[in-house]
Parts: sequence; C-alpha cells; structure tokens
Amino acid sequence: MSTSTTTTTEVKPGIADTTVFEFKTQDSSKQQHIKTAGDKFESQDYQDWRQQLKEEGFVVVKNVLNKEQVQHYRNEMLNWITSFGTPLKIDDKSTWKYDNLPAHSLHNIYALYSVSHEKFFWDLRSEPKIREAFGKVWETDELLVSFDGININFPGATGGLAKSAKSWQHVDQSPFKQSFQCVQGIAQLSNAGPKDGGLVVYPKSHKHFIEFVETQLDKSKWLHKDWLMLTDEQVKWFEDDLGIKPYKVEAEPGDLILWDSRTIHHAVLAESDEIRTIA
Ligand SMILES: O=C(O)CCC(=O)C(=O)O
Ligand SMILES: [Fe+2]
Repeated sequence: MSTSTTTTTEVKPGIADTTVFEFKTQDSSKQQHIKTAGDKFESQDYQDWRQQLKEEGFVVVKNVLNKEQVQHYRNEMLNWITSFGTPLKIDDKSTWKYDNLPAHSLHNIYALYSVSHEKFFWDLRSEPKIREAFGKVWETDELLVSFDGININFPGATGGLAKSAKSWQHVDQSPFKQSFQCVQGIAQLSNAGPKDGGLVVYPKSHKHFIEFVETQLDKSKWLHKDWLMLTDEQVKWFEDDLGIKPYKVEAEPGDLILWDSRTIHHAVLAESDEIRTIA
C-alpha cells in the first residue's frame, strides 16, 4: 500500500510512458491523442466516485471490505504488533506505551520488519474490491503496487517525537512528475470519525501542483524522490493565497480512501480511544 501507510498503485511504466490512447470525448467530433493513462483519466467525466477523485483529489470508496474481513485484517495487524515480546496488550490500556511498540516512524507508521510482505498485507491488497477500485482508475487489472507500511496508533502512546510532529503536510510525488501518476489508498480497519485519528487532505490542491512546484520551490533543489514535505510557509500559500483549507476525511471500517499523490495530506492523532488501524 502507499508511501508509508497506504495502497499506492501506479500505472505500469510501459503504459504511462509510451502508450498513446485514442478515444472519443463526450464531444464525439473531437478525437484526442492522449499520452498517459493519467491524462486519459483527467480528460474524462465520470458518473461515479472517480469524478470526486478527479475534481477534489481524494474520495472515500465505501464498503470494499465486509465486517468479517475488517475484523480479520484488524486482528491480524494487532496480532502482528503484539508479537514482539513486549508487555503490549490490546485490551490493557496501561500497556499502550511507546516503549512497548516495535520501531516505527514519527507518524505511527510501521514499515520495517518486512511488514508489507506479511500474508495479511498481501491478502488485503489482493482483495477483489480493492484491486477493482484501482483498476477502475487505470482501466487495467495489471497494477503496480508499492510496499509501504501500516499505521497503528494507540491513543496516548505517541512518545515525545510524535508529539512534536503535529503537522506534516506533504505530497508523495516528485516535482519532476507533474501529471496524474499515482493513486494512494488507505484500507480503513477502524473508525475515522471526527475525534478519531485520521487522514487530512487539502481538497483540490492536486490541481495546483504544477503552479506550486514552479513558483514556490527552488527548481535547483527539486528531488526525484516521491516525497515532498511542505514548510509552514508553503502550507500558508495554499491556505491563505489559494484559500484551500484542510479537511479531515471521515470513513468507516471497510472503506477505502483514495487520493491523488499530488494532493497535500497528513494525518491527525486521535482524541478518542479508538486504536487507529489502517493499511
Ligand atoms: O497516516 C496517514 O493517514 C497518512 C499516510 C500518508 O501520508 C501516506 O500514506 O502517504
Ligand atoms: Fe503521504
């Protein structure tokens, strides 16, 4: 799943780089030659959730997993995190401590120990409705997926480092790649209500990605890696100059949140007791 916690699926390089699609737009008199699957996606109008992904830069696809599947994957993730021989117990809050957790990032992302190749993670990313959602965007079932991590957040167990890392607005795409190239996803295995930990996005920010990298970044410092952390000043540019405000995405267990890698996003910690479990 994505740069860190999610299901990032990219179109095959072969398709992205070389294929020329020819198709009719709604105005059938105009035939277009479109270079990439991303260009094709952006040039079409959809009558389903893809339209929101295209316009807003994110969408919640409902119910890709049923209750039993959610339960199963959540249990597997929690079994994984309690398998390190520490005193951590899911049903004993007093053990939800930073020191009882295996190594993880500032933002509660677990990407080490080859967790992305655990059976449960392969099973999850192979779930038919998850594959189907990505397939619908790229119009192929030959998908590439990155191997990132899972995010498990025990409320209160954040440790000193994570507390200082409240906002980490970023995009997961290099300034060198300016078109629609990659969709990231979160399979939601816990509730993401208003007080729960969850993803925050800047709606429509993907549409300003080119303007952003061209005008707000020093071109000589552009990097090829698909990760770009914004400074406070750059966030302010989006919020104040463009009027784009952060939006906390609400989702229920079994939902799949998808977003364009150019959409600015980060995550907030829980104010509730819900253990955030997403993959
Ligand atoms: O924890 C989160 O929801 C944010 C994850 C994230 O930034 C990503 O998967 O790219
Ligand atoms: Fe990200």
